[in-house]
Amino acid sequence: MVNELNNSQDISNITNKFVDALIKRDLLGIENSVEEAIKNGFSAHDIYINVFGSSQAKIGEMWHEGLITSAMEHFATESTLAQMIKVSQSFSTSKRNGFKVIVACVEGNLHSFGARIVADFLRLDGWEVEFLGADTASGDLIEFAQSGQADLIALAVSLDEQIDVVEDIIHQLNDTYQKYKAPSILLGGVAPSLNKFESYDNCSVVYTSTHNALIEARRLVGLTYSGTVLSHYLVILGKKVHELRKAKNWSQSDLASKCGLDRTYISAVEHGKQNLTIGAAVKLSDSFGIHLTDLLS
Ligand code: B12
Repeated sequence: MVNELNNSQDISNITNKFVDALIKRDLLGIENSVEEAIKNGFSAHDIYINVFGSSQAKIGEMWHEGLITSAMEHFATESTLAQMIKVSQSFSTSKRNGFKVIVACVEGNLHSFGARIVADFLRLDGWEVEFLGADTASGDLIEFAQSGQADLIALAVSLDEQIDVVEDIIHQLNDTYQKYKAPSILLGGVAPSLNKFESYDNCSVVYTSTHNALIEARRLVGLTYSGTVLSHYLVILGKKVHELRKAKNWSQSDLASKCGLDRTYISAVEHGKQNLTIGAAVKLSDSFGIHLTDLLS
């Protein structure tokens, strides 16, 4: 509890430093606050939502209230986007789920920042992501989705006047694909009337939670969340066992006899094919002389 409190205080301190640096146009301060967040071990999610998301909302509110100019708002947004590239690279992963998603803001929507966060989270979750940014013309979007064989279209919708645009995209998609399966649609953002689409087939609405966005995206293309994560996790664990064994200069048979498991079991673990039991994991970590949590982390 105390730890959680310290963590949330730390991240809000970093967010304050980041906003301060943006407003002072202090390029070094901008970089340093992000590096501090990475060094302190905050997750990509923490940094994106708490540092970047909150600062964008604060700076955006200042623009809405006429306290800063649009030049200042643009500078803050672009500087934050540059830092996002750095953070997404330092958390990048090679995992792939085999599906392609296009993330875009519907025609007329300039609120691209939240959509960009969702795009980066989908990429970190293994999707092939094509991000189109703000104000995407509906016809062009559909042509782009069809020619690139997208499985999912994720759309940011921020104002109620954009609801008709979404309606039109859904009709155009049905006309374009006809008997072929059209890509599913994931809708997100703060337009109050988005709930209108909750009952539509092949469509899902997520309001603000990025966690739900990832779950819904997978559900819409028929991927179970835990299944893919487990298989990915087993591959990582297998690589770790392989590296630890090689570091000791042991053959698979050496390791098998040290931990009392079959050699074919070790081989399956190393290839990420074995959903190993806790008992087997304990035997492996004991043989390597490391703690179980170090093996599994
Ligand atoms: C920054 C900002 C802007 C910037 C956007 C810059 C940019 N590149 O994104 C600028 C200056 C362009 C802008 C303009 C306007 N804005 Co503005 N803006 C904001 C502000 C302050 C912050 C938005 C933000 O980036 N938040 C941080 C991100 C991380 O949060 P988010 O956008 O909500 O995104 C999260 C979720 O919504 C979700 N999400 C977002 N997109 C998607 C997409 C998918 C597919 C999924 C699954 C999820 C998802 O996940 C994100 C991460 O959690 C909000 C108020 C606020 N405090 O939220 C108003 C706000 C959104 N704006 C508003 C308005 C009215 C406008 C203007 C009409 C103002 C004007 N008079 O000109 C114009 C409209 C321009 C246009 N045509 O779109 C209103 C919308 C009200 C409504 N929904 O009815 C708000 C809520 C302000 C308010 N309180 O009235 N704005």
